[in-house]
Amino acid sequence: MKNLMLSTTAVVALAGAALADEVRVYNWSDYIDEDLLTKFEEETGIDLIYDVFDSNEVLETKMLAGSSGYDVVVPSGTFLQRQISAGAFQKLDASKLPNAENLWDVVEARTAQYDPDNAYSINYMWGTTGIGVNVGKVQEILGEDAPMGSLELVFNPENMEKLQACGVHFLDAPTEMIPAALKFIGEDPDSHDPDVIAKAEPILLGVRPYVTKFHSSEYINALANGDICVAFGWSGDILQARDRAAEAENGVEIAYNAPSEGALMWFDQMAIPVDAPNPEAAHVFLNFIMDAQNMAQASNYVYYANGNEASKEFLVEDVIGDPAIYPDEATLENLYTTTPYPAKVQRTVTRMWTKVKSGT
Ligand code: N2P
Repeated sequence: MKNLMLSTTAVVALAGAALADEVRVYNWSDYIDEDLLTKFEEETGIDLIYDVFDSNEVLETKMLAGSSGYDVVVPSGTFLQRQISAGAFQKLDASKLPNAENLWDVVEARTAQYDPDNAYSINYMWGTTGIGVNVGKVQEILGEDAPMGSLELVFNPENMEKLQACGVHFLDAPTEMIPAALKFIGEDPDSHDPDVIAKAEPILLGVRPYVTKFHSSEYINALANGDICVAFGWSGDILQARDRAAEAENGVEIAYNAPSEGALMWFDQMAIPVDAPNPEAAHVFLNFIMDAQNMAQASNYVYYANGNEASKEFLVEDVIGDPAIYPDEATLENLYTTTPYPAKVQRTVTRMWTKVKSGT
């Protein structure tokens, strides 16, 4: 009798698992080697639905509204912190994440600033926000000693007025562009003081007429094709543009520089929404991502550093040996982080950004 009961339970459990064998992941665009998605399905038998976004604000709207339908999402640290406070995520079940032993304590110490004890999230990738240039075009326009590694390039209207001819994209990311503008004028990029933040507005409006587009993913191809010559964007995206141009053999040379004045260092964290339809499969996905070889494959493909110490031995030299991806001590000292704005300040920031984008 006991045996019969056990086997009945087993059948019910199996049927339940079959019904729920689907995991929905919402990650940033251009952020994974798609072969890994196939590998996940083959290895686990779980169907993977993988959608992409290019804006923390878009993800945040879904997280705060609830019922997103996603099992795994990837906010950056500052956004994660606010969404944890709002009750948007569930705590991770460590017993289901044996590969967590691969994580890198140096990165965990930093991400704990946003998610104490890393109770709700694991680091997927981290990087910097900086300047992508088409070296040839920018030097043609501004001369051999064009300030390609300085915020002068993008926030000095004299430079931007000339660069508009070859095209400039800025991220549509107010919580990264405003700190950068503050850094340019020597203010604290993480200031929460509305009077200080207000000083970013004239800087951004001053160059606004010369910005071709505010967009957070189109610049990869636009740089690679030679359609634009400057992008203020994310490190790995610009390095992907460099590779796409090299593969196309179109004579376009792309370079990435973290601004010499200081660059934002951010952390993108994988977390499970509180109302995820399949938290079980979400843990299987996170554990798959934390496998050392899988994580290395992802970084080798997208040119972003990760939070997985064990993956380092599988990283190609182009990635682990590039200080723009894995910064050395000197580079690290020149990076800053930010903290989430309180709600009232966030509203000011959103209003300013709407004004900047509309250019009025
Ligand atoms: C990937 C962009 C991820 C960096 N395309 C933004 N946090």
